[in-house]
Amino acid sequence: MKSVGIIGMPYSGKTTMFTALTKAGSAGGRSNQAVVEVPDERIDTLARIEASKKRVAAKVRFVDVPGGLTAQGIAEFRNMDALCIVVRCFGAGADPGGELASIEAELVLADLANLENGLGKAQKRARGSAEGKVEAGVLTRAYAWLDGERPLREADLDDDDLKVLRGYGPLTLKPWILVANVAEDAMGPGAPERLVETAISINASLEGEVAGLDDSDAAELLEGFGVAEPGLRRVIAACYRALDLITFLTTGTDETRAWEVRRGAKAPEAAGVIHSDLERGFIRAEAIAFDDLVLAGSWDEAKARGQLRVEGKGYAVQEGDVMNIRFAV
Ligand SMILES: Nc1nc2c(ncn2[C@@H]2O[C@H](COP(=O)(O)OP(=O)(O)OP(=O)(O)O)[C@@H](O)[C@H]2O)c(=O)[nH]1
Ligand SMILES: [Mg+2]
Repeated sequence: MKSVGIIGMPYSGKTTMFTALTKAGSAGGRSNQAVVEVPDERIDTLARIEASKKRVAAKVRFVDVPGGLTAQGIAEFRNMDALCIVVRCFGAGADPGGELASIEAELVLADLANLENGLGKAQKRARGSAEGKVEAGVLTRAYAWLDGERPLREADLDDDDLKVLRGYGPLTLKPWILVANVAEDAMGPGAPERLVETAISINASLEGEVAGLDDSDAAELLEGFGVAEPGLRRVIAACYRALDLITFLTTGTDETRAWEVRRGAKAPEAAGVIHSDLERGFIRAEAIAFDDLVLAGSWDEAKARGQLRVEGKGYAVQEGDVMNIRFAV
């Protein structure tokens, strides 16, 4: 499961948002971790069609990293797959653009320190090995880029560069999701354009109240504040997208379930998400696009009509594929 670290300046509302996420869909995890279900209406649709007993959503883990931007916190952020940056837009003296710039600067500095350390070691190795030389070269270029106060995400890096750099877990190479924590569902006058364009605005304390209510009460409360859709859903969806995951589904009378897999993954890798045996013993997959399955009316009907595709090991799984894995171990 992928992890998203919540990052931001003190009092920006990180813990408030985290708590709201926990209420919205915590499925366990440690106290500073919320395992959140990714909202997906396709699960209900399929579960209805197949009369499934259970419905299981794909999941993403959110972590309210203790210590925030301290050395200890930074070390933990390196293990995250994406960073969700929360900036304060509510209250007196709110300066979301300034906060974002400070966070960006902190992350660039943290990466500089980390790569400097790695570069020293790589330079020593470079004397004895060609591999060390390549690594030192990549690190030198990355260091120079960061030294220009730019995140690595914006640098021109090829796959080999990325392979070297990922080993260091650079914070500025991870996908970032920007959340503007607002008082109302508006960014307010004077909000920097960059934020208005890229950020998801939520009211974290309102979301916290909403998350504890049932659907109709929640909708009513949100409507009162002029909010069309719970912001947390948008945050979860944006994080899921940023993680470059796609969803495939499995369905039957026992359960209908959404699974997350790396975009571009081949069928055996997707099978491995369900169980390692399915990857090891992968024979083939029966697959059909979600929309086609709904049109057919049921899995059995689609099968009878010859609409199930038979896909082999080289098949790149598509968003919304409904699959049945054939395997033998
Ligand atoms: N008005 C308003 N207050 C909020 C909102 N979100 C958080 N707060 C308040 O802001 C204060 C700080 O919120 P926290 O969620 O603890 O902030 P934090 O980012 O976790 O802070 P640190 O962990 O200390 O870095 C609390 O008193 C919250 O009640 C919001 O959307 N609107
Ligand atoms: Mg906090």
